[in-house]
Amino acid sequence: MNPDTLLQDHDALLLVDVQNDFCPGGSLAVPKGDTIIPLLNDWIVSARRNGNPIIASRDWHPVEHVSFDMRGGPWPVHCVQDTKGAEFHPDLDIDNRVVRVSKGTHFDQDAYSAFDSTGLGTYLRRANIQRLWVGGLAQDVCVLATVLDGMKEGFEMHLIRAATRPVDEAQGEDALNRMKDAGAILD
Ligand code: VGL
Ligand code: ZN
Repeated sequence: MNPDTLLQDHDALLLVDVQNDFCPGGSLAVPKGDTIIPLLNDWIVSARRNGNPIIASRDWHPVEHVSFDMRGGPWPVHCVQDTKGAEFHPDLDIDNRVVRVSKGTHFDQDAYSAFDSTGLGTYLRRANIQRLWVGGLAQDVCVLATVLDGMKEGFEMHLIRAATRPVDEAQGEDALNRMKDAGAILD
């Protein structure tokens, strides 16, 4: 799969939550989560060369967020604002032209999708984007939610399959099926 031949006008690249806490050594590590980074970097280089917008979402929680186990939520403490764990992985080739989208910033509400309460859909429509190429973490949580929401928002959603990794393999398979059933294209 060559991003140079796939990326067209009205396409954007969406990198979901490629943050330290979701990579090996992080507090909510996705197995082999960091192995997708070289491929994502190939896509970033192509998108930059072609002039396609690049968007990077990040999980960006306040302390004592509702999703944390100490507050009765399902997850260990992760991606707390301005901590090392919330930073993008240092190997990810992003510069200041990359549009950052922070999500999960409300104390009392979780947000798995990059479209959830962020205005991302509006921004992309204004930029005349019709098609999104998506990679990142985790395949069975935030990538799944983002792809499903993108379909609902009316975008053609392409999952760069090799550029995603699940928290759980079986749930990853299930997530792929759900994306496909919703009309996303798995590349
Ligand atoms: C995520 C669990 C909790 C993700 C975010 O980015 O996939 N997973 N918060
Ligand atoms: Zn989270």
